[in-house]
Amino acid sequence: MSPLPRVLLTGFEPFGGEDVNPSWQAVSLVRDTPPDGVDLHTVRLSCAFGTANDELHAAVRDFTPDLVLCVGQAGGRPDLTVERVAVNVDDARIPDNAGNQPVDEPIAPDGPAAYFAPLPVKACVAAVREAGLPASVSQTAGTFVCNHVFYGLSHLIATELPLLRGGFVHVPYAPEQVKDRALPSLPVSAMADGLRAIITAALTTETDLRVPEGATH
Ligand code: PCA
Repeated sequence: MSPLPRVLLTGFEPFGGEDVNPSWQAVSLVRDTPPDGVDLHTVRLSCAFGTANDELHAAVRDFTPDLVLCVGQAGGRPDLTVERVAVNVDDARIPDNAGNQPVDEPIAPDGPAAYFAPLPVKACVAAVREAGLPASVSQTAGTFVCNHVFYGLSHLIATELPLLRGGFVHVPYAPEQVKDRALPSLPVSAMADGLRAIITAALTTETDLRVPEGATH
């Protein structure tokens, strides 16, 4: 019997004055009830430039996963978004949890301007929709700590671990975060269901779907 595929799933600690981060809440639910047939390991990353990548890279080295899926909060988005592109720049609108606010700094000075996610992003979106939940491809992960981690992971894969698959998923606010704000949210249990669907699709899809998921702006 071949060994189970090894999946590293990460979420983030709260940031920006929030009490919770739904990415970690959803990852914790997946940890408690993982999809069938996977060896799952979860890590909560610091919302801090540099440190978050150090934590992620250490977890990759310790756990030696076949798939890494990083998850973060994108407050204001209405659906699960599977990120297509990681860009080589830190440009923070707010300070991170360590008080750092880099502006226009490269993540990897010798790295390319951007990487496409080493993940079948369209098949992942289709899998979430198949589970009855809203999802789309996102063309930008921003320029804060999530993009920093996504680029760091993509760079590690490109330069050292070509057989590893990896990607980034942003989740909306949880309902408890928007009780007094007219902003979109999704129950954390639905996010967890979507993440399980993405893990399965990412592990089983050889060639990504060729369907339009672009944006006009
Ligand atoms: N979201 C932030 C960083 C941590 C998180 O959960 C982002 O989108 O960059």
